[in-house]
This record gives sequence, C-alpha cells and structure tokens, in this order.
Amino acid sequence: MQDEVMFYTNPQSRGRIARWMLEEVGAPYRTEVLEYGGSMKAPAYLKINPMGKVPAIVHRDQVVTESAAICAYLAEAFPQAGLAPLPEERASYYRWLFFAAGPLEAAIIDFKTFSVEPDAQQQMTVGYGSYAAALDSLSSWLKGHTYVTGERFTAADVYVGAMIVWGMEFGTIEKRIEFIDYAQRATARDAYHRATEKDDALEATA
Ligand SMILES: N[C@@H](CCC(=O)N[C@@H](CS)C(=O)NCC(=O)O)C(=O)O
Repeated sequence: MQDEVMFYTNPQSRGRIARWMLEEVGAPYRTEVLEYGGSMKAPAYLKINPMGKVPAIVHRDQVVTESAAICAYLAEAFPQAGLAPLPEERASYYRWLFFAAGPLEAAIIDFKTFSVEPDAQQQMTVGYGSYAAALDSLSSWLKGHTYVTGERFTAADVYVGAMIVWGMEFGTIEKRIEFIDYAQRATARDAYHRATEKDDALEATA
C-alpha cells in the first residue's frame, strides 16, 4: 500500500504509545508483533533496531525508533492530522516531549522500578534531580494548561499522556489531581480507544 508504515511492536510494551499515535494520524500501517527474547533479538530485526527493542517503524525506507521520536515523526509525516506543533507551540512541545522521554522516564524507572534515589549531591548531576522534583515540574505545568502546549492536543500529548495514563495505572506515577484530569482528557480520544482495543486483542491471543 502506498505510504504504508511498517510497525514493529509487542502489545505489552511502549509500542502501545506508537500505535496510539498511528491511530491519531490515520496512517495506513501494517503490524508485526515481535516476541521478547526471540524475534526481537533476531538478526532480521536487529538490522532495523540494533537495540532489539520495540517499538520501531519503517516509513518511506526510513527507520524511526524511540516512542517519543515516533510520535514527533508521524505528526510531521502526516500533517493533515494537525498534531505537529504550530510555531507558537514549539517551545512547550519540545520542552515537555524531551522532558518526558529523558529525565522523567529515567526518574520513574530509577525510583519506582529499581528503588534508586540519588542523594543531594548526586541530584545535581542526574538529569531529573529527584523523582519528586520531576513530577512537581510536570504537574505544576499541567495545572495551568489543558494540554502540553495549551488548548490544543498535539503529538506531545500522546507521549506525555501515555506516560501519565500508564504510569498511574502501574503505580509509577502518583495520582495527583492534575494528572488525573489530564489523563481523562487524553484517554477521551477515539484514537486512544482504537489503539487500546487492537493491542488488548493482540495480548489476549498471545
Ligand atoms: N526508549 C525506548 C525504549 C524501548 C524499550 O525499552 N522497549 C522495551 C519494551 S517497553 C523492549 O523492547 N524491551 C525488550 C528488550 O530490551 O529485550 C522507547 O521509548 O521506545
């Protein structure tokens, strides 16, 4: 199919973020489910993503890995969806997209998954400072903004939204009122429901 996106994923993975974005932009796409430790680490897939991780997409012979990059790429490759930032939205779009994919994700994994907490000295070096500081930073921003860039839903909300929605579900993000309200807005999207249904169905057959 012309302009088709090849989508490599596993329903129990960050691939759910990429699928949500694929559904948002209405891209024609084909899904290949990879198995942990199996096809994900096989030579054929390592040629696409040498990390042997999902998600990845291939579009117009180009590979994109990293969920946040996939969201940003698809917003630009399918501009008719209106999810790329307008010039006046770029500052907060890039700021929070990179914040979520970098410091915030590292804070969550270190503190909540591995129970690692940097001391005061180490907090000056580590990009997220502390889990509490990273969460405070995002929640205070969302207190004054309907979406990441203001009043309009963009690709940054798919990524930040996914982190908040699934983080609260898995207990890695505190259930603060700003996060709960924001998650309600994000998960009200039709594309979120379509993506969730498809991944849940795949998970049920695994
Ligand atoms: N930074 C990457 C992380 C990708 C990642 O770690 N994916 C996990 C699943 S959520 C994976 O494929 N793990 C399999 C492995 O490392 O063998 C992203 O945001 O896409």
